[in-house]
Amino acid sequence: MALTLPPLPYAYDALQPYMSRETLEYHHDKHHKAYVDTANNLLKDSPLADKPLEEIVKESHGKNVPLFNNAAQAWNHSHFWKWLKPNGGGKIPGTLEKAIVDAFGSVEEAKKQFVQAGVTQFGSGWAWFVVKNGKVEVLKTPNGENPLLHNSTAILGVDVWEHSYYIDYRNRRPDYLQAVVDHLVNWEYVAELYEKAV
Ligand code: MN3
Repeated sequence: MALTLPPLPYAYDALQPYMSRETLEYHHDKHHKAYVDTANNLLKDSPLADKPLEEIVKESHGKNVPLFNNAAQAWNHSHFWKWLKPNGGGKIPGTLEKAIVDAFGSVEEAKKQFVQAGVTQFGSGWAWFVVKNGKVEVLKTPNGENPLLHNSTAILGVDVWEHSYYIDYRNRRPDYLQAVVDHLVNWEYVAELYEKAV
């Protein structure tokens, strides 16, 4: 069962002005597609070929670096598009808001720590809100690594590879992260994942 490239869940220009059509065309149609295609090539004749993607990611980790990198990035990106939406940001649904305030003291502080995690991830990687032992935490990971390897459940992940922001923000990674958190995050979906995780 080959991995597939899920279509973007909105139009290519739907996230403007915070994420341009050009960025989404490159990021989804070229970068994400390349991870899927490369993982499928590497899975040919592999005993992992028929496993679900999450298992491929966990089982290739530390054993098959090229497969892990591409499978993990296929997983990360298939979720990333769903974590964003046009007219996102805004109010966080009640249950998740309460969990965030319990963990960080305030929503503002949580967002600040999330952006800081993305800003301080040296080189390529991801910033995450995860649920670990029932609690919301911030995590940062290098390259394709993700919360599946950290015994935690991802509820939000933002790509900080340069290909995700360089067209629109050049080197201003903090501005990109702030714009995503303030204007693009689909908090209803994040809240749904939180409720499933606890
Ligand atoms: Mn990417």
